Amino acid sequence: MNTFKTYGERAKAHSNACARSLLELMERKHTNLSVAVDVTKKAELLSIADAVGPYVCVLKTHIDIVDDFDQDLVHQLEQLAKKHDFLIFEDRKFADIGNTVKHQYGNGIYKIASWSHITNAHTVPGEGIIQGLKDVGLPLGRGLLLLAEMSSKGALTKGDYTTESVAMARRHQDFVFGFIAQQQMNQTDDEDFLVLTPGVGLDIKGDGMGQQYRTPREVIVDSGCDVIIVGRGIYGNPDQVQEQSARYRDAGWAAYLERCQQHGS
Ligand code: 5BU
Repeated sequence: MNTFKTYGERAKAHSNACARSLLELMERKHTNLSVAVDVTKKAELLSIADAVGPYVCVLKTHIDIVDDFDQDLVHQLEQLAKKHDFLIFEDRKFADIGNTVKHQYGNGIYKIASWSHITNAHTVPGEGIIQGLKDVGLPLGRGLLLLAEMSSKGALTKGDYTTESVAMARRHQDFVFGFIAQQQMNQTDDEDFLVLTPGVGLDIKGDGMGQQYRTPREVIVDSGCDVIIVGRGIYGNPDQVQEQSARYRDAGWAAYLERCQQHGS
């Protein structure tokens, strides 16, 4: 996209309902921060979600790592989403044929589609994966992100793989509203895919297991992404969850304002 628009302007013009809700929320709450809460106990997940709630637009989960998962956990997460005004994103990274992901999304213990506003999928199986997830998610008003680029060192999500992933998204814009990627993906003024970016940290450059961190400014200003996803940088020190949330929220929003200013908005 060559013509810069604010989150609010984009919300007004967007054709995808999930993208609209997210952009409106970001504008209303003045935050482009998503927190990845990768903890393994229900009580800890809920306590962190409550603490970071006021600072985030999206709370990202890996629900299958919770040892004591039960339906009450998702019920309470939904309550927190209402209390603090955020969307829930289950980072499930679906990766199978359409018929299988349909069941993985709607059925089983987790019933992800019933509570998660956003989820994501690898494009490695081809376009059928989008169709399968869409059959379940679209009637519920859910939105899908495609994994166009991963943050980790040596990831194979590059070149033609990324280009083809964007082409697939283009053919399903009623359901696919953006990407997990490391840079902006729009090619024309008409396109407005959102980019949510993991691998964000202010204090370290990696984690010794392949993760690579960039700063909110590098992600938002230099690469034109929309949402920063921060995990251990925020919940890593349990005594500083609120302080770090405020720090990353402020850094993300300052970067966004700098981008607005660069474009005279
Ligand atoms: P971290 O603690 O900020 O490194 O956590 C990053 C989160 O984002 C974690 O939940 C990962 O599963 C997730 N992630 C990622 O790090 N890189 C990717 O390319 C994708 C997801 Br897709």
